[in-house]
Amino acid sequence: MIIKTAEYVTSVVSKKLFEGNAPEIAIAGRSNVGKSSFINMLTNRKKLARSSSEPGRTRMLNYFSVNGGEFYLVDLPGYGYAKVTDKERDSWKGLIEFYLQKSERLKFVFLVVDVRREPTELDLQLASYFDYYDIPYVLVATKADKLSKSACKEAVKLIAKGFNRSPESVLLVSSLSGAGRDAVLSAISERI
Ligand SMILES: Nc1nc2c(ncn2[C@@H]2O[C@H](COP(=O)(O)OP(=O)(O)O)[C@@H](O)[C@H]2O)c(=O)[nH]1
Ligand SMILES: [Mg+2]
Repeated sequence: MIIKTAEYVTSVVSKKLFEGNAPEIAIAGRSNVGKSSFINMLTNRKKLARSSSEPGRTRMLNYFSVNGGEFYLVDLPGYGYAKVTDKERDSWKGLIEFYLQKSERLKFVFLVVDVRREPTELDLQLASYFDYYDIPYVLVATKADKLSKSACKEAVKLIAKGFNRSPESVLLVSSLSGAGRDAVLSAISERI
């Protein structure tokens, strides 16, 4: 897979999804974990998906078209941000679950976690949800630049264990340096 071009398509806030004519790959994870930066790194576009130091701000599905519509990346709103009301949390959950159930072209989800953190309850809940509905997901451990190589290796083992997966299946990346990008592109090629 070579990503030549990428562009923002649209944002969805209500329960009417964008319907493109190509496979979709969703990016899920806690707020501030590095989802938008991951999209920017993949597409080689510094500001395509807005990366924000203010967590919890994105409560929309953001669609990006890759290679003029070869496939779409869908940035899902992040979860686990403490400073939201119950109502906001419910609307977040509603939108994500709506997307996961109704999007007809979703191929798989990249579930992004911080390599320095053990999976949280919400990460694991989401993973069970994927399993229950037979939605394939690929784990991405990001911010690899924050740890030494050997510490990353140990951290990936812990993360894999938390999700009941093999360490080899976890894609270790750094959106800062671009490390791990090729493996992510291969994972995309294999699945779409
Ligand atoms: N060092 C480092 N920082 C990162 C990396 N990915 C994201 N960040 C930082 O983490 C913060 C949140 O990133 P963002 O992409 O907005 O997270 P999102 O809320 O999941 O979309 C920002 O300050 C980013 O610069 C990474 O791979 N390495
Ligand atoms: Mg974001």
